Amino acid sequence: MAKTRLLKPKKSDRFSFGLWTIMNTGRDPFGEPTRPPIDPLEVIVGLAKRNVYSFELHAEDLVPLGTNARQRDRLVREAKKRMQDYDIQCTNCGSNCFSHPVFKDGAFTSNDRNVRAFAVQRYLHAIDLGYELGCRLCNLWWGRDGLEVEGSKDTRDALKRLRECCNLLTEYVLKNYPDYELSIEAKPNEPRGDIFLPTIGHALGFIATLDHPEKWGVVPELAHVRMAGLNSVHEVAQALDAGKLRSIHLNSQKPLRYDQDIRFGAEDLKESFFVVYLLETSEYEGTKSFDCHPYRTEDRQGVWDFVEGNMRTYLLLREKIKSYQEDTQIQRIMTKVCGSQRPLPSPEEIAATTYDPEKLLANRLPYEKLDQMIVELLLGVR
Ligand code: GLO
Ligand code: MG
Repeated sequence: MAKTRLLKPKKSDRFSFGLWTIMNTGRDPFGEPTRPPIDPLEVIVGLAKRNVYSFELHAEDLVPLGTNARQRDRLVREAKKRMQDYDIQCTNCGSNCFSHPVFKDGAFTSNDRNVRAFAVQRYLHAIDLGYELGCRLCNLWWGRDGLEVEGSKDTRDALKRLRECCNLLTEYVLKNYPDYELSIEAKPNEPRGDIFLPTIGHALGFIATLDHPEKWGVVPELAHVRMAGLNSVHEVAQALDAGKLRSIHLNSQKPLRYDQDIRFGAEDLKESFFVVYLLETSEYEGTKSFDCHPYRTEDRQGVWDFVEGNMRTYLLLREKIKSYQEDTQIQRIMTKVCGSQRPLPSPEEIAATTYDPEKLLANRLPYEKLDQMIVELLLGVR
């Protein structure tokens, strides 16, 4: 009974879902939808009722391309009413500059200058919409900004174009909404053969070259890191270390495959635990956003099972942090092997000291034992 209570999300847990994750119809490159789309307003209410703190969206999830100004205002009014009535926030509003065929060869890096301007315009509108919905972050995922044919774009030009567009957005934000922030979500590939700025490390390097790097942060997505075969814990840690983590897209993924976007923890519990550990033991106060979708085999009820499952797994893993920190055997090993964080001596002192590698080598590193204890802790036998 008590355990079940622990698994019930609270608004203070700051969970979030992309509207697009619930609106997903099960369509994939080989098959048509398997369930009808859910209306975005219904999604907002459904999430709020399950104690989800906020939602993220592409402006187009709520206001499809081609909607006239009157309809747009009505949709925004309807969304705001539900947000107020059911107590849910909006914490990121980006733009979908990847679905429409006009973006077939990219948005910010399209070879067509007018397509680039159109993409910037989409984002400007998304920022306006986000502001109206009370949100203060515009996260950019430029799914089509990449290539298959290496000769089709010079990557140096592509980076210049990305920079130009990002600087334009910053200029707009500084003029109109000074407290707004922007972020980059990296992904190595899919839908393009290669996407520019494939990892958070690339994005952090790029942000340093912008006119106002302080306005920009990053949003790592676990599945994207794993698609690149890299370690998601390390990526999140680097974003935290840089003071740049603005949100996080939680999900799971079998490494080095197509973008699977499956429920958080479904594939990689141990790595997921250490991501939760990072988020919960750092100063991070942003949302914990789930960006994945229900299996194609699910019906409408299954969509909400998926929502609850993501949050339950997070809460279960969060519960394990306490046992991890209070497990005296684990902590004894950690203290012994992880050593001291005391800064190293000066280079002069280091140069003058005699270090005996044979003696240093003799220090035992009982990682077999440590890892087994962590596995057993997660499996509930410690
Ligand atoms: C796709 C991305 C996508 C972004 C979204 C952000 O692989 O994860 O879902 O997160 O477009 O606005
Ligand atoms: Mg994402």
